[in-house]
Amino acid sequence: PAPRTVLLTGAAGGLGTLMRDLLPDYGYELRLLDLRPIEGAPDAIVADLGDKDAVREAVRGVDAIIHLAGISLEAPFEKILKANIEGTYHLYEAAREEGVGRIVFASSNHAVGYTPRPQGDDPLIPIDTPHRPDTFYGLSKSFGEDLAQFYWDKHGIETVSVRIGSCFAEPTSVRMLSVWMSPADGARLFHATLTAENVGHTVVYGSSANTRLWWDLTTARSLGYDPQDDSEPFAEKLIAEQGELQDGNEAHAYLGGQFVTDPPIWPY
Ligand code: NAI
Ligand code: 15L
Repeated sequence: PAPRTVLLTGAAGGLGTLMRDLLPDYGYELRLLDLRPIEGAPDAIVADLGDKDAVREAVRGVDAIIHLAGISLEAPFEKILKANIEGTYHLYEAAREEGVGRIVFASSNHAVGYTPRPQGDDPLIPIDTPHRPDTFYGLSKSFGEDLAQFYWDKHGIETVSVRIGSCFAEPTSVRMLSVWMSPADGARLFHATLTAENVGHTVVYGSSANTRLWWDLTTARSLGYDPQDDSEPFAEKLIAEQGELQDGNEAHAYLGGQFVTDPPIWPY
């Protein structure tokens, strides 16, 4: 049967807030969790992924988990280690102990951020392109995908790892014209990842059907995802303001954009 009760971690964040609005329309009952309290949601669980007992209690009785919680940008390694690496491990352990069979993991394009962006007639980036993280943050997403594979092989817990592009109300850069996922398509994709059968561990890219798409959405579509949006209506204005992506600009050369070129965060 399709999952009904879904734990949404990171529910106070940008994507969590968008999904809290949109996913109930698909019939889900959301249980919310975040480090931070959520205004207007007094029942939301306020907990740190570092607190194993709290995480175990949070997953008890749900049919599935959408795991968005964590640090969503580059940060010192120690912080990434706690929130994204240990935190995601705690969540999977809790799922194993409590018998939750399906997790949707918010991976990121930054797990493969050092992949050159396709140009001209280059093929779209395939889903099995090697991990090439562009930051400690991206590295934690590579780890999360491996963790998901491990919990499938070892314990039979299914995951769809979604390498999300940029899920915001509107694209705000020329790069985002290629990687943008509209919030409505985000909800469509999460719904597909929750309801598709026999996913084992499946990795998909998460974006709308953008005219300037850089990656292959075939795997996402095979789960039943049918994106309805395209960033193209935003293109003229963004290109007029910012110009086209430039050859010779390193941040424009790779999938990960500025995550590739931003100075590393010390201490290593
Ligand atoms: P965000 O930073 O707005 O939200 C993350 C939430 O996680 C925050 O509310 C924060 O309080 C919570 N959190 C952080 N550490 C925690 C911990 N130790 N325990 C419990 N909660 C914790 O990020 P956003 O944009 O909403 O992204 C959500 C997820 O999707 C993140 O995992 C991010 O890496 C991933 N993602 C998002 C993309 C996007 O376009 N928004 C693109 C690619 C990946
Ligand atoms: C991400 O992984 C970040 O969480 C999000 O804030 C955006 O920066 C996005 O990637 C992106 O690549 O635009």
